[in-house]
Amino acid sequence: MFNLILFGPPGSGKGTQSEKLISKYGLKHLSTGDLLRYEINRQTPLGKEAQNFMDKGHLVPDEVVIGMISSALDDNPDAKGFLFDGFPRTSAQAEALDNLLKLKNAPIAAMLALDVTEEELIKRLLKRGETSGRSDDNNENVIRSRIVEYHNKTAIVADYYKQFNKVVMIKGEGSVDDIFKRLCVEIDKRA
Ligand code: B4P
Repeated sequence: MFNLILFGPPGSGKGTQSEKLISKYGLKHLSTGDLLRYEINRQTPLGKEAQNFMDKGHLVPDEVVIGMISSALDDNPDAKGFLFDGFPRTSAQAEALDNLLKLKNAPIAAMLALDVTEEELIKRLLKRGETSGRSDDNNENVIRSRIVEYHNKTAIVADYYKQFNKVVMIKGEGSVDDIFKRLCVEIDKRA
């Protein structure tokens, strides 16, 4: 089983690149953002709880997202590998993911970390907010809160994977296709 983490701050292009990567490598895409938005759209109890956090630009509690990922892994026993997009976002999530993957004897091959300047992140998210209908994209204060959450809670997740030499930094600015090519070069070295 070949498992990858696509990592980076909000708006760094994780969702955009994931679509291209899953189609090229045949991996199962697990995006916690997408899973949460699905619950919100259906107005489930989990979705209603998550919405309170997401609307403020805060991370959703660990137990909620860990539970979602655990179920998604169980629901896909035949996957040839997973592309984790937007997960793990805290140290507790990283440890939980390791434990879940140990049970399947399927470690993470690499964490691909997209590097994008803060100005570019804000510009991209405000632009998406014009059309996406996402309440966390159309308010600059909320976008800035998401970036603060990233620096306070998420950036350290890369340190966790650095100790296992799993982190690969990728320049996340330029055209979508150029960034995709950079990602593929690194994946092909490890596949
Ligand atoms: P996510 O859904 O994970 O998404 P994201 O941070 O908004 O960004 P992503 O990096 O995927 O951006 P995209 O490619 O779409 O998170 C949303 C929220 O969910 C979080 O704030 C949090 O509250 C919650 N959440 C999710 N996972 C969680 C977890 N594990 N724990 C706790 N809470 C969690 O790109 C953004 C825009 O840039 C798009 O409009 C795109 O078209 C554009 N773009 C992409 N690449 C570009 C390029 N090369 N040039 C120009 N524009 C580009």
